[in-house]
Amino acid sequence: MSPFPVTLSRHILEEGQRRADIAGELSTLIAQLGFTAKTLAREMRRAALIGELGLVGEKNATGDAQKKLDVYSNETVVDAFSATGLVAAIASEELEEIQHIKCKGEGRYVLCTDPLDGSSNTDINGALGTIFGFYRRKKRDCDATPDEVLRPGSELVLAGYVLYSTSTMLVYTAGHGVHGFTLDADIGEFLLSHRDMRCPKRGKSFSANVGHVRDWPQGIQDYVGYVTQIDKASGRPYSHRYSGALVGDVHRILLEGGIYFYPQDSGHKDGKLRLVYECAPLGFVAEQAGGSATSNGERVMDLAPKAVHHRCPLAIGSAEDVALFDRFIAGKGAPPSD
Ligand code: AHM
Ligand code: MG
Repeated sequence: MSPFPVTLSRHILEEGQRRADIAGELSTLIAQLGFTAKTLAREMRRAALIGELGLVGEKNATGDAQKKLDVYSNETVVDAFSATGLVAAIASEELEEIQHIKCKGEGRYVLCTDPLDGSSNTDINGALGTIFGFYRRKKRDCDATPDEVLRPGSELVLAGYVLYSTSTMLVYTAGHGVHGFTLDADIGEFLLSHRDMRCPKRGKSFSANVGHVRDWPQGIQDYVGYVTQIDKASGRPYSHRYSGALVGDVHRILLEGGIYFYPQDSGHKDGKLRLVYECAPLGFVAEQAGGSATSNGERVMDLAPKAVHHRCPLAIGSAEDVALFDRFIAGKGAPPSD
């Protein structure tokens, strides 16, 4: 008989007893993430039935066409974390400026979020995600300043994602490994399904929009050439897997190994993905799972954002795959041992 399941609430309680930094505020934030994820999952499940698919006809803060679900997700996340009284400011893909929250108590945290990752998948019933990252503030008032949001990912205290797919999963790290919970929709509880997730050192697949291959720097074209060469001894060719939702692709890689990358191209001079609320939070998760995340060879977690919607190239996944990718970017190619 399988052991009695560990609910998200029981996990938070037990982690709180083991680790002083999880007790209290972080526990409240993780619990609220669970509630928010359930609320968003319900809306996504029924979106096609209640007229919630399609565009609103506006562009969002970063110039992308905004979907109805983008707007709903953003409002839900903002409302949910405003209600905790713990968050002084929110940086979101869907908000042009940092949103300051009238906090009830001490606004000890700032939240960086992509409320709906993979928006292009909404209308085709594809995988979607929510990405979150929390920084702890040094001050205890309600007036967060931009420098409290524009911080390197190495200062994150809590980050992770929700994946809406065949099941809904909540995956988080508070700096003590990565834990994944699957929603049992019948009982309305997130249950611990992936304790201490570890990303394999090396994988067998790569994930990228290869439609842009001829537009990529030569080193990356060479890398794609290399991983698609046939060499059974070194596990090549790699398989290609790409869903159009970063969260879904990164989740696969955390579990099975491999690499996701979104480099710069002529349409995306600095890459497409956003450092503050996409790359840094997922970089924290990847590192905590034993993987890595880099941007043109630099550790993503060390990058200081210049603006809320700062974009950067991203390579994320198995440590050895990312290191190999970075060798190609640097023009070194594969090591003789590979
Ligand atoms: P979004 O947050 O507006 O959905 O943009 C981010 C998404 C990622 O989830 C995904 O990996 C990438 O953009 C897909 O971009 P493209 O369609 O150019 O391949
Ligand atoms: Mg989005």
